Amino acid sequence: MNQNGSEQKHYIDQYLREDRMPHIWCPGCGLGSILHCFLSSLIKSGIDMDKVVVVSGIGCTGRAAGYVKLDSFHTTHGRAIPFATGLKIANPELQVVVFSGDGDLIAIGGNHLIHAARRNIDMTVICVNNFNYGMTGGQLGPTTPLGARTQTSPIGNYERPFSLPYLAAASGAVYVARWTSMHVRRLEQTITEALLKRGFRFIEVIAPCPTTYGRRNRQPTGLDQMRYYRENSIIRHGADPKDVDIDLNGKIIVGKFIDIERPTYSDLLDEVMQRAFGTELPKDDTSKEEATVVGSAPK
Ligand SMILES: Cc1ncc(C[n+]2csc(CCOP(=O)(O)OP(=O)(O)O)c2C)c(N)n1
Ligand code: SF4
Ligand SMILES: [Mg+2]
Repeated sequence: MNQNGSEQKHYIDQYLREDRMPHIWCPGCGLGSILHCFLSSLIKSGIDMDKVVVVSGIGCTGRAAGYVKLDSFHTTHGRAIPFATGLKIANPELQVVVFSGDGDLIAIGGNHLIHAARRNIDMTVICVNNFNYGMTGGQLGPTTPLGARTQTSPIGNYERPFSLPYLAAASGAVYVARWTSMHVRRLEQTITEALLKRGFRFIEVIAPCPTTYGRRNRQPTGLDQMRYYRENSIIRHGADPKDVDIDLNGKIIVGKFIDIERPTYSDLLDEVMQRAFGTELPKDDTSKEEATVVGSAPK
């Protein structure tokens, strides 16, 4: 039975773990609509759901992996991308999606993000940017705008933030886009397009976090934040990522900024292996004796 007391199922329900409901997300949080867009995009893309893997780190956003009825992994904080990289390399047929927060992917996990983009690992990264660490009470993070108040910047942030499209593009991502959680149709189209592309695809989704961020920055409800997005978003496809910084209460440039082709990590690895070994895979010629010597502990 759904929350309206009806037996009728929503088309998204089949991909939600109903036994995990009710979810932990606050009223007015942007995460519900973004997860909806993601699942809807997956359905529309026609991708075989048995090949989809969703990987999250830790945080409110990271909970998404536990809510989807797909193969999914709720990994440790900051490690969603290396985990996803391993999955993709071990089984290149998988459609790997990382769904995680700004703190998880850009702070503790920032190093992994730039190197996965540099290597052009074949995966889609959906980064929900609510400008703070929502789950742990609203600390500032690497996307917090200058001047914003957070639990750890009560008189205003003075650390220069990253602009995520610029960071992703400069690191080597082949597809870079940004929307807010208000742009549901456009976000859905973008995720669908990204899923059907190869290489490192990065989508930033700006989202309300009324509970720990909005209420400290004069937008105490999710609706206030959505109104702000509606009045201040400017769609500019093809904008240079270096020109899409976000200032506190300023304009938000959204759209698809980068869509290029470049060989993926696996393409290059296969090419090098072919050149070195032909079609034959190299044989493991390490003798048992050698392996024992290398692996044995010093006496
Ligand atoms: C190694 C480690 N350090 C710190 C934490 C505490 N912690 C949990 S979630 C989180 C931040 C999450 O922020 P974000 O990724 O932006 O997710 P949000 O909650 O905002 O969606 C932190 C610091 C942790 N779980 N593990
Ligand atoms: S704390 Fe913020 S990000 Fe976390 S569920 Fe609540 S509104 Fe959403
Ligand atoms: Mg966050």
